[in-house]
Amino acid sequence: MTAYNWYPGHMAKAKRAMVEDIKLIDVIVELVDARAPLSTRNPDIENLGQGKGRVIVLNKADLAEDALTKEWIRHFEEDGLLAISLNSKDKQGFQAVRKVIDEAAAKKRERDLKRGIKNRPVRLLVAGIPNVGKSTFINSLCKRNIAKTGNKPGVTKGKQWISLGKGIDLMDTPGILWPRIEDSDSQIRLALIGSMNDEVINRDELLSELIKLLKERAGGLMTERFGIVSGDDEAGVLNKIAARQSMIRSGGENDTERAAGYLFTSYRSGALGRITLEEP
Ligand SMILES: Nc1nc2c(ncn2[C@@H]2O[C@H](COP(=O)(O)OP(=O)(O)OP(=O)(O)O)[C@@H](O)[C@H]2O)c(=O)[nH]1
Ligand SMILES: [Mg+2]
Repeated sequence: MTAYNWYPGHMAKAKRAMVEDIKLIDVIVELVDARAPLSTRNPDIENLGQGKGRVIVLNKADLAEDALTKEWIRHFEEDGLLAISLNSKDKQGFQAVRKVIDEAAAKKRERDLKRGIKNRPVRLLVAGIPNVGKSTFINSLCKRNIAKTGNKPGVTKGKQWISLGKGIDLMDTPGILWPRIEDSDSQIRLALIGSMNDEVINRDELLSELIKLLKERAGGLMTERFGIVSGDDEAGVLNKIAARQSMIRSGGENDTERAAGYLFTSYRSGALGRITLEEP
């Protein structure tokens, strides 16, 4: 898992790179994490994407609650965006993704035609905050069509394009966007799903949030797996998990520190079930 510390230097650098990349682009495919589709959006994307075709991919949908993912798609569509849910690790969803991309490209071509521009390939960029699955998505999308079209004359040097066929070219590197770091609720959610280094926020606070969330949203599973009941406080929860997982210190007492780490890892991997952190 990659985690970033976002401080102004990093953000300024990402921003400069994005502004340059976006100049060459017709359609932005914005990846968000389906567990937190709001917090994993970039705060400036509306500005950056002005005048571009837009597709939102709610990635890691296999880790999120289906009903809420559907609600989010509806929400984005109401905002006039094309939106689709996906598990990038599963190749099967890509046919539908391709259809949405074609749709966005067709809109762009229509606009071009009105301005008298013909036969220009539609240029696509995959963008998103760290760890949302950009590289996985690009690899799966290009699987059968990995022909690099090389540097295009007339565009910034050094950019490589991958032909997706049907007159669509993909920039071969993803655009890194910066996350919402200004509000603490978003920071907590970003840390819980692994898109932000959890060292930047107070670990005790993060742990409290996670336990609260799991009791609310996955109470049944917590009872079934660890014998946790709603009345258990944090120490009680961690002790029960440590005992069930045989996490015992050499002195014989429960290793609650290890239990906490286990809880974070299990949530992030989906081992505690599909839990969405945000509702539209
Ligand atoms: N469960 C699940 N995991 C995914 C999915 N897509 C990507 N991942 C996993 O998420 C992690 C991050 O994926 P990457 O493709 O490296 O993400 P990225 O956006 O390129 O990350 P950076 O390059 O660090 O910004 C990896 O462990 C992937 O295997 C998905 O749809 N579902
Ligand atoms: Mg990557």
